[in-house]
Amino acid sequence: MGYAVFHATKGSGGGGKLGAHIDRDKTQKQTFKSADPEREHLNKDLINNRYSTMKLPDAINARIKEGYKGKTAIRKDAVKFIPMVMTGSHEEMKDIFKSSEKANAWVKANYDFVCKEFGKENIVRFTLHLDEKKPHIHAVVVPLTDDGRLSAKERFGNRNDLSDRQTRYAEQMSPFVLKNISTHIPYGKITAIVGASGSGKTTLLKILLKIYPICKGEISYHGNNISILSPKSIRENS
Ligand SMILES: [Mn+2]
Repeated sequence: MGYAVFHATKGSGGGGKLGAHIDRDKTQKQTFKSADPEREHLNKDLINNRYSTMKLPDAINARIKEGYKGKTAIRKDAVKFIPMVMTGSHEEMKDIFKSSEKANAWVKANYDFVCKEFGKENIVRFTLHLDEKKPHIHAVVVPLTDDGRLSAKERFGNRNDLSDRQTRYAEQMSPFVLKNISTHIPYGKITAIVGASGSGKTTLLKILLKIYPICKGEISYHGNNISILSPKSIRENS
């Protein structure tokens, strides 16, 4: 089975180098040495807003200027941005990007996740890279809180928050990595589903209850294919 990858750090410096990599700044080619120039045109700016047209350090400062409601000057050593990368295991990514429908759904699931976790208005980059080894998204957010403070401590969180976020991400992305499950669940017996958090237990249940659709394969209840059963009848009888 595949897995989803979410990697976030606390940004240091102004974000110039990272911006050059994300935006494929021709004056700083050393920041994207491993990229294939033939495929560069496939990369996509997915937010396409006023921030994404500014250089990254300017976009970060513009967002802070707009959203910061504190009275005091921002400390010089404050964390002003959080860069993150989202991708998945090689096989799964290859599979997802074979179909534009799946790829769009994958991008949207990632975007929804970043919005939920960090606030839509704090996103200053959300870019898909298809010219490196594996498809991945670079997102950059400014850690402004809902009440207008700049706080990586709150937005990025501590070790526990990080682990919870990893779990939520795995959960969000599990429809894309849950594969090759084949089992028979006997009628009238209690069956336990065991797995690490984020491994797809909830997703599997939602699929069984017809809350999520399946992409491939089939599910049947007493020989009746799930497609002919109503979600209501499944929930009442299972
Ligand atoms: Mn990249």
